Amino acid sequence: MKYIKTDISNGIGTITIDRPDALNAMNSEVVLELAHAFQSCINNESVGVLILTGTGEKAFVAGADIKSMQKMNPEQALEFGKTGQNMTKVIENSPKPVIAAVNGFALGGGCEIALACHIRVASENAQFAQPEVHLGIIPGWGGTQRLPKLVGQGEAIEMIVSGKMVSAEKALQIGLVNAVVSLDHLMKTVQGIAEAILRNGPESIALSLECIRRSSELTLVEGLDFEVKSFSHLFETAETKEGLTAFVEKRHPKFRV
Ligand code: DAK
Repeated sequence: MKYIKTDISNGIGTITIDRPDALNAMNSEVVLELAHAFQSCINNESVGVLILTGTGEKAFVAGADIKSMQKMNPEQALEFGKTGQNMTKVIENSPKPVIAAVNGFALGGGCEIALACHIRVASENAQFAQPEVHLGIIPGWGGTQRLPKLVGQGEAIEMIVSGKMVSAEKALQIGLVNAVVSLDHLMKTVQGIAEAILRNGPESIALSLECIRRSSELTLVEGLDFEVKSFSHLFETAETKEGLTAFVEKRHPKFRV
């Protein structure tokens, strides 16, 4: 791959968007490569958790590639928007948790990619924005849908209609990120979160993610029904037997080989 690096070690798949001369901005090629890298890690049995970051100390992703969008007609814009939305769905629907290590600017499409991840940790120098209206466009990779769900409508509307930059500190305050750490500690921190996740059962993690994802599509009654059926389904699995037995036998469970 030209723009994406993948490193797999000790159950953690680290995907790095590597286009530093454009602050990791996403053209169609980068979008397709990113979706492909995620799909391969999701299909790889040795990977239990994923980390997404950007190359360098300045940007996670500075957005969709403005230079390539400048030449698009409406049909090409629709295609570009759909490809980007599919890529964010691959991330969001991953049965393995995805942690965004936001190491600088997360702007426009970059903020939207972070929103599709399950957990976000930012470095102190990170800045978030949905600046599309500065360019006469709107967020096209889910920003109008996922941002209000995460930070509430008031904060989301202000970010989207003003296009203003939000500091890492403010992002933490409004719930856009889970934690803020120094840039030096960013990767260590997300690796620590990843290692804690890897100690838990993969099937119960995947089902938890699915229940949570469905909560924004189902009514409460339907969601509770799906939750209880998922809970009962786990009792057919070796994983659940192992987890419950390990507690009774006062030992650590062995969920992964
Ligand atoms: N696209 C292309 N190139 C970019 C870029 C971007 N988003 N961001 C930065 N670059 C390039 C710069 O052009 C420059 O390249 P050269 O000109 O030197 O070749 C290089 O990266 C370094 O950038 P700067 O020289 O500007 O660096 P500074 O430190 O001075 O400024 C900055 C950093 C991040 C503040 C600035 O680069 C900036 O404002 N960048 C644009 C940020 C932005 O507006 N991002 C949002 C893009 S809009 C949709 C699909 C998708 C989307 C919407 C709809 N549909 C089809 C429905 C998504 C939209 C977006 O993401």
